[in-house]
Parts: sequence; structure tokens; C-alpha cells
Amino acid sequence: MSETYTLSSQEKKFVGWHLLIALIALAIGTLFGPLQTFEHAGLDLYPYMKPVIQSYYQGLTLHAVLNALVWTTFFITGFLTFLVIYGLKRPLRYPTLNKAGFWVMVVGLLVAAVPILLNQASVLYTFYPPMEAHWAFYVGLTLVVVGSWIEGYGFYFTYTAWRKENAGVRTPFIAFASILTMVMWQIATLGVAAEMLTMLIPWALGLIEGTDAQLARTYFWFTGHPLVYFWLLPAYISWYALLPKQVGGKMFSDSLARLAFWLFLLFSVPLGFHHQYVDPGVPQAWKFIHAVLTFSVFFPSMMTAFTVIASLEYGARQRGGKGMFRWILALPWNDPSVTAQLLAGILFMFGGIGGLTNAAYNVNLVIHNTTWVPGHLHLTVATGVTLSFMGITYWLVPYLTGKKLWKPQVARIQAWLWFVGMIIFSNAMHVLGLLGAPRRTPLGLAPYVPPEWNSRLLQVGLGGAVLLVSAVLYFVVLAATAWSKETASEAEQVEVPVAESLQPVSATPLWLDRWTPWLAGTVALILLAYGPPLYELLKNMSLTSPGFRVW
Ligand code: HAS
Ligand code: CU
Repeated sequence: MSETYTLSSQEKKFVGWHLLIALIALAIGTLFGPLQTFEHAGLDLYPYMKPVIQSYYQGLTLHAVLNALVWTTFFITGFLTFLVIYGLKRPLRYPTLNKAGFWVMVVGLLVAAVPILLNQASVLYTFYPPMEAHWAFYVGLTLVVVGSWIEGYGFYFTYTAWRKENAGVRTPFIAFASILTMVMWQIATLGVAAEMLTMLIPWALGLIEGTDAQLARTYFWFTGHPLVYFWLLPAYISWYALLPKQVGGKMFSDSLARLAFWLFLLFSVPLGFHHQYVDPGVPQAWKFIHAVLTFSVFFPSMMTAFTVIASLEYGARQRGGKGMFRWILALPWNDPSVTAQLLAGILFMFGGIGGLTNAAYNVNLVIHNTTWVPGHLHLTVATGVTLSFMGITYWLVPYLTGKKLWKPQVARIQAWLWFVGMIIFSNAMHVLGLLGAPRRTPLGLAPYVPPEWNSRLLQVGLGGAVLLVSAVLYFVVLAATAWSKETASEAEQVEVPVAESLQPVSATPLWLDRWTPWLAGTVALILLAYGPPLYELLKNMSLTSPGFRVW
């Protein structure tokens, strides 16, 4: 196998289209974040947005749907496409199939966007019934998921073709982990597929009278929890296999990395009840089982923390780093892609600690539905993941466009501002949550705000302002890079940073490259953890709740 593979211009364009749509979604979606924080701080700008945006809830729906669902899904399918091609060092087996999947996603996005923009679907990104959106919202989101599945089938065909050509060879890690992420996603999204097809779409079309709110929430969180790992795993691929190369080191252990990914496949899905601890329709015993499984999925993230940091330390020591902690300073902090991902990792540690707090039943009762939860999700998906993806674009966009990154020092400042802004914002949100502030509420208008919340609410606004500056800088850097007239010279071309493993990949045991046992285990665990409670809910299903429009 040749050491490097250069994507054809067609392939680069295809990946680039995914990124473009993802970035447009992020550009619009992030703007609403600061708007919400300013509202919390007492500066309500929504009245000025009236012709376009009718309410806080329409803004919040746009914010979360565009950022948490669209930015992530489009970026991830694009990045995984890149990693599958580059990792397997071969073109997609059926590029037309992948293109078809992509266009289904785009059509779905447009179909869902219309009702959101017309204030016909201000149901937030969790779209819990009995709040009822326009049918186009549900159909559009379903098409986005179906499109991503089709792209996934394209990966599987490509992998099978590669396997035939490379019998007995270990699947290169970046391709393996990408395919696993897609498999996990396809299993995970069965929950919302069932929710949309059997309940929400027929209901919104008037074919059935009502919904069963408890069953709908259970379907949703079947998908909603592993969704967070669908966001996280592509960042982990970068931390495990690309970042070490960027810091001049090697991947600490190919085997351990694979084991972590298999554990994510196994444990990502069967624990959605940790989002439903307060739901009356879920029996205690099942909440307990899902709590235990939640602590199990904590484990591969701990493995990740130790092995990724070990890879970073190895790289830093190769660069002359010394001391117990001083080696951290020897990391290439001048590289914005590295800085963004290191800072993302640091805040993600705190997001992980918060996750453990959330998962503990009795503490969850304190923080559930408070601003603590958005505090947590901004450390995880909005920093661990999003700031990492930003870091990845700092080499990927130059690679795809053949341009030089515009002003790397500005990109570096952007990463630091995201880090600082998020610390201010997220810390204040966590504390407010402990003080009892409800999430998803325009707190600036709430009549019950006690004086001790005020300083924290101001910090929320301050964090939002810093994040706004960071977001603007990010898009300026990317736009200036893409539109620059200067193409990178031969010597300045970006090399795709894929780290070698410290131990030869051939030493990775075969059981870590076999799908059948792991898939069987995954399906069995899901059946055990979800089968009986879902069966009960389906047996007692009553589609009686009429739709409400509360906005
Ligand atoms: Fe969570 C709620 C539990 C991880 C996202 N979570 C949410 C929601 C979102 C979300 C979006 O149990 C809100 C949903 C909603 O709208 O209602 N979460 C956990 C647990 C983990 C966890 C146990 N969450 C995530 C990740 C997310 C995410 C990842 C997105 C990407 N979460 C919960 C629970 C709730 C919840 C409850 C429900 C709360 C409620 O009541 O509503 C764990 O998987 C976390 C494991 C993480 C670690 C950290 C490892 C650290 C690493 C960093 C390495 C450092 C580096 C840098 C590389 C153990 C890997 C080094 C740098 C140098 C300079 C050296
Ligand atoms: Cu979860």
C-alpha cells in the first residue's frame, strides 16, 4: 500500500460540499446563541428581530437544530467520507450512491428549514410531542437521517471492496473508526425513525388523532443519547490518530484505540433513560440499569483521556519537552489546529465530570431541566466537539482548497476566545442551574428571578459576547482562506496528518478487527436494555394526546 493518497478534485469537492453546508448552518445557528445570552443578561434584542424571528423559542429552535443537528451531521458525514477514502486509500465504490445520499440530506434540510423559518415548528431540537410542528419539519429531518444512511451504505460497499483487495490486513484505524461511527449512528437512529414514521408524521398529516408522549420521549432518547457519541467519535478519531501527528508524535496504541471504539459501539445506545430519570412512565429498575450502563460508557472516554494525553506527551517529549507537566508547553501551540483541539480536550474533561454528575440519579433530580444541562452540553458538543471540528477545518479547508490558511495567528486567537468565552458562559450556567434556574426559558423576562442570579446572568451574557467575537473570527478566517487568490506552493501544501502507531498495526489482535461478535453483542445489549420497557410501552400505547402549539 502506498503511504499517501491524494483525493481527486471530485472527491475534494464532494467533501467540501458537506463542509460548506455544515458551516452555513453553524454560521446562522451560532448567532442565536449570543442573542439568548444577551436576553438572559437583560438585553432583549428579540423585539428588533420581529419581522424575521417571532420569539425566543423560534430562535432557540434555530440555534439547536442548526448547530446540534445540521452542523454536526453534515460536517461528520463529510469528514467520515474523507477518512474512509483517505484511510482505505481507494475511491468510494459507488460515488453516485454517496452523492444521492448527500442530496437527500440537502433536500431534507431545505424541507425542514421552511416551517422553522415560518415559525411553524418552534418545538426545539427535541421536538417532544404533544407540541406539534408542521409535517414538513418531521419529514425534512427524516430525510436528513435517511440521506446519511445512504451515505453510510456507500461506506460499507467501499469497505467490502477494500477488504476483498486486502485480505488479512488490519483495517486502517481512521477508516475503521469512521465506519464504526456510521454503524453506531444507523443503529441509534432507529429510535427517531420509529418515532417519525409511526407517530409524528402520520399525526402531523392528520392520519392519526394523537400521540403517546411517554413512548415518543423513549423513542427520542433511544437516538438522543447515542447522538452525542455520533458527535463525539469523529473528534475522538482526530484526537487519537491525527492530533498526535500534528504534535510530532505517534498514536500511543492502535489496539487500545480500537478497543475504545468497540466499547462505544457496545455501550452508546442502551442508556437513554438517563435523560428520563423524571419520567413517570419508565419503571425504576430500568432507570437503574441504564444508569449502570451510563457508567460503563464513561470507561472508554477515560481510556481515551489517558491514551490521547500519553500520545501528546510522547510527541511533546520528542520535541524536547521535559518535566512532569512542563512538556505541555512544548506542544506546538502556535498551530491553530492543535491549539483548538487541545483547548477542546481540556474543557471536555470538565464536560465529562459534569456528565458523571448528571448520570447519578439523585443528583440528576437537582440539575434536570435547569441551566446546568445546557452548561454541560456546551462543554461537550459545543466545545469538545465543535472546537475540535473548527481545529480540523484549519487544516482540512486548506487541504481541500489548495489555499494557505489565512492569518494563523487570528485562528489561534479565535480558539482561545472560544475557550475563554465558554468557560465564562458554561460556569455561570452550571451555577445558575444549581440555584434552580430553569433551562429553555427567557430568564431576562421571568418575573421570579431572585437577586442572587443577576451576577451570573450577566456572566452568561459576557460569555456569549466573547463567543460571538470568536465565531465571527472563525468565519472570517475560513472565508478569507477559501476566497484567497493565493494558492499554496508545492512546499506549502497541507499534508494529511495521520499518526503511525507506536506498536506495529499488524500486532493488533484480530478480534479487534472482527465485526460479527461486536455487532452481535451490541444488538443483544440493546435488546436486553430496551426490549422489555419498550414492549411494555407499546403494549400500553395510547395515541390520545392532541397536538398543542405553545408558541
Ligand atoms: Fe451528556 C445531557 C451524561 C457526555 C451531550 N449531554 C446531555 C445533553 C447533551 C449532552 C446535548 O446522565 C442535553 C440533552 C437535552 O437537551 O436534554 N454525558 C453524560 C455522561 C457523559 C456525557 C455520563 N454529553 C456527553 C457528550 C456529549 C453530551 C460527549 C456531546 C458530545 N448527559 C448525561 C446525562 C444527561 C446529559 C445524564 C441528562 C441530563 C438531564 O437531566 O437532562 C460521559 O460520556 C462523559 C465521558 C467523558 C469523559 C472525559 C474524558 C476526557 C477526555 C479529554 C482528554 C483531553 C485532551 C486534552 C485530549 C470521561 C477524553 C489534553 C490537553 C493537554 C493540554 C494535555
Ligand atoms: Cu445522554
